[in-house]
Order: sequence, then C-alpha cells, then structure tokens
Amino acid sequence: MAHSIAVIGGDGIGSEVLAEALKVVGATGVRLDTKSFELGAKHYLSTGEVLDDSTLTELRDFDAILLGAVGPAIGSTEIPPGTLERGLLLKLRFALDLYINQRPFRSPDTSPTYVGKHVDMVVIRENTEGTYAGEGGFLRKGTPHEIATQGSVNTRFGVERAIRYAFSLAMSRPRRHLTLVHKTNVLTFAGDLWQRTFDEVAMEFPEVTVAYNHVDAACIYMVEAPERYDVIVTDNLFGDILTDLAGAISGGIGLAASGNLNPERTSPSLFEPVHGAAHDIVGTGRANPTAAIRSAAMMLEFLGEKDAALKIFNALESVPEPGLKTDEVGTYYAERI
Ligand code: GGG
Repeated sequence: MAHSIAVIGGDGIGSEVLAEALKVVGATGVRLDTKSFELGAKHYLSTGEVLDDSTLTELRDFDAILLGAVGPAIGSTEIPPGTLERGLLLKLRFALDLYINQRPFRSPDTSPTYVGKHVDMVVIRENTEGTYAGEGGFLRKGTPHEIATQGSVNTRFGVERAIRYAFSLAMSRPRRHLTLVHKTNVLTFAGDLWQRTFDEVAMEFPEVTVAYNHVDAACIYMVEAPERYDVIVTDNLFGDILTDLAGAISGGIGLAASGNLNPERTSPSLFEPVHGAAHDIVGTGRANPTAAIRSAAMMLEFLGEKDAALKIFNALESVPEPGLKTDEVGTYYAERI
C-alpha cells in the first residue's frame, strides 16, 4: 500500500532538496502517493493567503507531510517578517499538535567534524509553546514610547509531555542519559516549571541518568565536549538555536534532519530539514539534500517502514566526495540503497 504524503517544497532550495529526498525514497521501493502543495512566498504574493483553512483541512488527511524550507529572501521587503514562518510552519505545528520536534545529530563514522569529535545526540525541542506561541503585542506602536512584548508560554501539560517523550526516547538508547537545557538562573518562572516537572518525571525513569545545563553553558559544552550529550530536552526557542549549533558541530547544517511529531498520531507528522530556504544558492546545485534525505528516512521510520528507513540511514554513513551537485548527491545515495 502506498503512503499518502503531502509535499510542500516551500521557498528557496526547499523543492530542490525534496526532489532528491523523494528520489532516494523511490530507490527503497516504498511507494508514496504524493501531492504537491505550492505554499510559500510565491503563493502568498499571488493570493494574499499563507495557508487557508481548506488546505489545512486537506493536509489533515495525509499520512505525513514532507516540507522543504520556509522563508523569504533575507532583506526582501515584500513580505513582513514572520508571515511565512508563523503562517505556514508554526501554524501547521500548532494546528496538527506536532508538539515534539525531534532533531537527531550523528556525525558519520568516516567523517571528521568541525570539533574533531564524533557526535551522537538527539535534541527534543518542545514545539508548540514558549516564545513561539504568539503571546504578546504592541502598545503605542509607532510612537517614541512604543512597547513590544513577546511572552513565553509554558504549560504544565505542554512541558510534561515533551519531557516525558524525551525520557522514553532516552530509555530506548544505549546510554540512557537525558539533559535538561534551560536558563533557570534567570528565567525563574518558566525555568522552575521545567525543572520541577523534569525532576518529577525523572522519578518514573530511574534507569535514565540525568543532568541539567544552562543554555549558555550548553553552547560551550556542545563545542568542547559534545560527548556529554545523549538526549537533550529543551524549550522551543532554546531548541531552535541549539539545534543550529548541533548541526554545525556534527558535520554541517546541510546534514541536520527533523521530525515534527504528533506521537499519538491524531494528525499527520511533518518532516523537514533543519535548514532554511537559502535563497542565495537557489539554482546553483550547491544545496546539500542530505538533511532532506535523512528527514524522509525519519518519515519512513515513523510510518513503520523500518527496513527502508534503515537502508537510507546506512547509505547516509558514506560521504560523497566534495563538489557534487544537489542532484548528484541524491543519485549517490539512491545508488547506495
Ligand atoms: N526547514 C526549516 C525551515 O524552513 N526553517 C525556517 C525557520 O525559520 N524555522 C523556524 C522554526 O523552525 O521554528
């Protein structure tokens, strides 16, 4: 049976890298029944809508969503900042309750990393709350006394389910280690809720060893001693930032994949590379499709296609020679399936 997959190339290099991801999935023999959705900057500029209700309803019926990248070119003035990111990506995460953003980082055994060490960690980023929830606004906008607030929303329910998921994931890995990353010494309300919840849930998982790092210290440790980390759980904003760093130290952002998961499967989960639209390299063949290929493998794994996913993960252990173009990298991995 074919899995029904909504494909949203989005902006910039999004559709270039997804084409290669679909090529590699095709090589596994798994059948996907795909439908492309032309969402992103072009769609917004021609219709004035980012993601309308009927498209959102249609997306709910797919088995999964594969997304490339979202965002206008840096410096573009046609689209107000955040319109596409909030209106498409965050709207999907919130509407489909994709409350886990799972971001694995594992440097290929054969390939040196920027920090000279092997990296093998998974970051669990809470994906529906924090400063990304949209709480806040302006007062006296446009006056000299203008005020902008952007609150961080942290519910016991939201924090606990992310932490609980992270503990379960840590249990499934050989090291069984989980680090909470936050900023409890300054963010004393949200930090207190996260730490208390973490400590309480930890009692249900006595086999998991735990640690706590402030987010600023975590940035140092990630570069100097990435072996400290097995699974990390953190809030939405810290997770967004920390996973760019994790991508950089584990072989480059071009390798970093993610799954926006609804673990209860009440709606389709969404898989996307961590990187953005990179408009500056569109059409040059320089976009690395590896993150999109790995994201597609995560999607197959989530859909129960374990063998096919493993074939892709194994293929991704080899590293192509430098200088291959986007489509050549896709072909390189398709040939290794
Ligand atoms: N493929 C990921 C992407 O397009 N990222 C753009 C971005 O700004 N994302 C914000 C986020 O992941 O919260």
